[in-house]
Amino acid sequence: MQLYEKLFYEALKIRLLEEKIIEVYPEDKVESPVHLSIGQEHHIVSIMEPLTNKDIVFTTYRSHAVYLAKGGDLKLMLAELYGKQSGISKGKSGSMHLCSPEHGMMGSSAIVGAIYSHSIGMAYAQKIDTSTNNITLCITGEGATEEGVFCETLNFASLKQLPIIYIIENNGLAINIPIEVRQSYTIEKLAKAYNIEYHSYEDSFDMLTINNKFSKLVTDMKKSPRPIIIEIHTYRYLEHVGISMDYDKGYRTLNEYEAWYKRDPLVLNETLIKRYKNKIIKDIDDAINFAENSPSSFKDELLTDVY
Ligand SMILES: Cc1ncc(C[n+]2csc(CCOP(=O)(O)OP(=O)(O)O)c2C)c(N)n1
Repeated sequence: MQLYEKLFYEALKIRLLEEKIIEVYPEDKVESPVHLSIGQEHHIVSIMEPLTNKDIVFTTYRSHAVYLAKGGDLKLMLAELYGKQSGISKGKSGSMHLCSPEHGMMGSSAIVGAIYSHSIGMAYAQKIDTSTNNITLCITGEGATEEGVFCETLNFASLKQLPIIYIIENNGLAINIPIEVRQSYTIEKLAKAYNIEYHSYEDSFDMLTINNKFSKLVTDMKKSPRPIIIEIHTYRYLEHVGISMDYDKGYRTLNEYEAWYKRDPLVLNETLIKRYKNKIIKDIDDAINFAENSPSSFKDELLTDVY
């Protein structure tokens, strides 16, 4: 499969999976809130592609796309969302805390900013272990950068020249508050203040360009470990949490959405959609069946595996 087709396939899988979640959500079988990535899938597959299973990724509650793009399993994921014993964490963690350590997807957290400290610890460990050149990726929204821990960890990353890439998904909103009334800084200037290399990827839909630039950066960084910040300009189609559109709520317009949607490769590329859609839908339906037919989590296991 050509590189573009491979990236497209992975992004389409995330899109179709989340569309299926929208379809089944009203049945109340999904046991947790869902923060969907629809509109934001493209860049995620592009940046996961050059990473190995030993490169470690942390992300937020909006974790479906990262989990799948890093190699996660559809069946385990859906069983987790359905609160079943066969889920990744025996149905105890739900949509917001997906992980797959064997693929280097170490964890996701619902606490905004929490993963800045988790990932800096991982990057520090990688720096100390000179036998490898693995790297850490820390993926958050732009809103999370307003937490104090972001600045604290940037300072440490820069001081110690840790092998960490911060991916900042700038979708312009934190829940329903636009960036203009929240931030007095730009990520670029903040990076400069901490003497950290900064890159901006202006169009999250441009999968090949992002993959190309990012792959080169990863190769270079593995030779010359250092912290890097990449800001990706992207757009969330649905409400912050849940399965609906929110354009009637008065904080963003349908025009904004339409401008992105009209350019969306996952809508426009009918040839590739036709080529792969049926196969992916079948895999998703199999995973839904697996989740539905798995036993529920045991109440008496509620406190096991908890620290
Ligand atoms: C410490 C903490 N404060 C507040 C919240 C509530 N909260 C959840 S998501 C969110 C906005 C985050 O926005 P952003 O980082 O831009 O990510 P996005 O949801 O756009 O992907 C907030 C304030 C939280 N979960 N944790």
